[in-house]
Amino acid sequence: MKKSLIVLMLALLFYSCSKEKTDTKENEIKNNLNYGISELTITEPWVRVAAEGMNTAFFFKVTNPLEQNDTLISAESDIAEIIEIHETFVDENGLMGMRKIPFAVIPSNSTVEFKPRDLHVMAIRLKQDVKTGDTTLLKLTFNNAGEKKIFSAARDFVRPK
Ligand SMILES: [Cu+2]
Repeated sequence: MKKSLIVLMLALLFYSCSKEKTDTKENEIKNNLNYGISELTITEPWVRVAAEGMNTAFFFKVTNPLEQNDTLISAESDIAEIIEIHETFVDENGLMGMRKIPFAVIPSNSTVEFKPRDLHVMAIRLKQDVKTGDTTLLKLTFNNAGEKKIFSAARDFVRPK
């Protein structure tokens, strides 16, 4: 019973997200601009709007232009009681779930997207409301690149068209 409720909530969460406008062209341009940068960079960070006490997630892109793999080993933010690196999976019944992972590898010469229905940084039990336009600090620590501070603007579930 509890499990099915969680699955339903996840489904709603992801449904909302799939309605987000995706600026593919803009992303392509940004990716091209990243080409030639000689350090690990994080672009397009955002956090989903949610109320105090609820859960939310951070999303962003990590570009590793180097010849060596890097690894995201921790994430920290003051906005929630617990911050975890999560992945999404589909179980043997075809149901989608998510779970904590100890790290996320960012392969050399590639961009890894933390996005809805995929990798994300989970914020569990928010200490405060996260409202549209709020800017939230997220600290990511990578094995090689070290600490990266990113400011994630909050976006609503559904944007008017
Ligand atoms: Cu999660």
